[in-house]
Amino acid sequence: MTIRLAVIGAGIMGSDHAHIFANDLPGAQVQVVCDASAERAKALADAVGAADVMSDAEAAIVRSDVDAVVIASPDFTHAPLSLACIRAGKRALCEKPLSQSAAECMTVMQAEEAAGQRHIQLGFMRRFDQSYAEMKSALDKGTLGRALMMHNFHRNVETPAADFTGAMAITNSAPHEFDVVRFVLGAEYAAISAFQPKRSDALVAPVFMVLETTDGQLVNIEINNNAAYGYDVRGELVGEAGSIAMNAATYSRLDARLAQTTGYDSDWRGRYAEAYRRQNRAFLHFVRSGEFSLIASDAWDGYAAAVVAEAGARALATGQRVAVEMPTQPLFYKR
Ligand code: ISE
Repeated sequence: MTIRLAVIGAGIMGSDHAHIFANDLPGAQVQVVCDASAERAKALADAVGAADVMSDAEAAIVRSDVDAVVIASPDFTHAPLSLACIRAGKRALCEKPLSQSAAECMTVMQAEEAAGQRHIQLGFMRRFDQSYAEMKSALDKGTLGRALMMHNFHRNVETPAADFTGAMAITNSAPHEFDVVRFVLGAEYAAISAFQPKRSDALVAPVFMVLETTDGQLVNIEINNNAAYGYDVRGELVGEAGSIAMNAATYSRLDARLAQTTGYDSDWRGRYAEAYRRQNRAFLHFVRSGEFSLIASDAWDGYAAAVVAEAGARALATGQRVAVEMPTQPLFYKR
């Protein structure tokens, strides 16, 4: 059965998802592209062979020729559109973050629970990245012994918008680490502290966070949205018996002019191309079978990321170590 998709948002991620579904994954078809800009929607629809374009997202969701939805519109629309998908009984792949507000994530969880079944797969694609999969497997197999620390660097060439702030580094970029680290460690956070060094110019300085887990592990995360040189994500998981570090994910090395060089991507789409494909394949399986991936993020994981992001933003604003208060996981979300 071919899954007919509505792709909401024809920006960077909507376009990326639409191309993956249309070109890389058999059994999926982009039926409608929805965007506030008719021109942008039409350009993407033409590129991926979509039958129709719309500007009203809620109307796209309820169409009878739409089986499932990809939500890739601006962050503030993610939760309302997820709720619309739940109401319409449609499964959705929702880009991260589910919401920057934990309370709003909770409304999505409550709606899913009331509907009695899962609808939302959240786009924390790093869970499908081979490096993190190998870290998790080394830990689960016991090769590393007990986990002690996880170091994380997350660097962008430049901020996505001129008005980007340190708090946004925590609420928009760091949720990737908040999510994937708790996935790899299988632990929740107990507290977070956040610091910023001084830059010599007006650009947003890196944010450096130290998190403590409920199992007594330490996690540090550097988010540097103005790293200038390239898109660069690194990580190392340190255990009592060994450590596992992510290698730079490059396919080639250039030897020329007395130097050996490897390149950087300018953003995350190349670095995580395979992770996105795996994630989107898992979503199609979920739509077809109702079986939710064992590793994908769900609304509960979106909530967890928002709780720690809110605490992190407070830690940065106050200079204080802030406790992360996570309620017990609802039975509905146990896997
Ligand atoms: C950005 O906000 C994202 O959402 C991307 O997925 C991430 O990889 C990037 O580094 C972030 O800044």
